[in-house]
Amino acid sequence: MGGVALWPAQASAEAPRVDAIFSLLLVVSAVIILLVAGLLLGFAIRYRRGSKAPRGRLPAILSRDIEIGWTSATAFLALFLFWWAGAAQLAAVQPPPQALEIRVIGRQWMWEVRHPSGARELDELHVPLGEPVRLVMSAEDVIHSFFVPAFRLKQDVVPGRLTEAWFTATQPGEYHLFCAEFCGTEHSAMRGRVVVLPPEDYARWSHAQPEGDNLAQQGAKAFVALGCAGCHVAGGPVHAPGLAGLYGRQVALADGRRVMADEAYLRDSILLPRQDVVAGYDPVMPSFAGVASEAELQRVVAYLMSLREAATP
Ligand code: HEC
Ligand SMILES: [Cu+2]
Repeated sequence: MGGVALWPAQASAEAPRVDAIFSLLLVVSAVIILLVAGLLLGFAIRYRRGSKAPRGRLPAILSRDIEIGWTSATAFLALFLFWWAGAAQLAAVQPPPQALEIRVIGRQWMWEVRHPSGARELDELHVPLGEPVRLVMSAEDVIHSFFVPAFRLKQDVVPGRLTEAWFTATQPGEYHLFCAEFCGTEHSAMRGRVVVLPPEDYARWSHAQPEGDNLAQQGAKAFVALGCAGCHVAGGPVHAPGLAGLYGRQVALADGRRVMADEAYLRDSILLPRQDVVAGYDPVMPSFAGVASEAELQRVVAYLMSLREAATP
């Protein structure tokens, strides 16, 4: 691309909307600044010391009407901007249910990406064109921020919690991926690229990746390796709840609360077992914070989410 690009490419369904809001804000701000600065300059000249311009009270009618008009016009304008940006923001946090779910880990100083097929990539993200993609992200060390300017997508990635973002790519091609949160000495090197492929090519790419277990299968291994299986086995030495069919169900807790066993609950159960103790069980489960790596956590949680009622772990 020659010269200076004023805008990054518009490569997602979200991009035109963000640009429209941004442009309107820019125009509105410019008009207000020019108006205020113009009046300031005009009055400064007109009422400079020694000028013959009339001084004294403003006619009451004029000042009241201007006051009411100016205040209500700007209030409506501000409300409209709020509504528009708010509606766009709400749409940006609600992925369609069929969205392709891709996991991202931010770590000093790289992006690690896992596809549902088990394919793994570093500092690269291949996505199919025209399909909604949902990113479920976590950080291993410090706060990072997943930033793809061409998609107008930026989301912080925070240790100890899951953050999500979604987009639908609308233009095939390669786009910059940045970390947009200062995260240490090599922050500026924490870059990558997003490759948008037509769906057939994405499927071909996905198949061409080294054969490996998918995320849930890897999780099943980690479940044994980390020692979870030793307790969470039917008839084992420890009285621990079975985990099959847990995901998506309501859980009764020892303190009387009922909570939904969503992805965050599963994750917290592993990192902070004392926080939500299941009714009828002793709080004997150790915390795996600092024991299981972020990648292991993702795999184990994917495994738990894949467990249906039938298969008892
Ligand atoms: C020392 C035995 C022990 C080990 C090891 C253990 N757990 Fe647990 N786990 C328990 C017990 C007891 C409970 C129920 C009490 C509670 O909620 O803390 C439980 C609760 C849970 C729950 C919540 C279950 C529900 O019905 O809501 C999940 C999820 C879970 N464990 C996953 C794991 C995973 C994953 C591992 C391995 C990383 C693991 N556990 C290791 C004993 C254990
Ligand atoms: Cu970073």
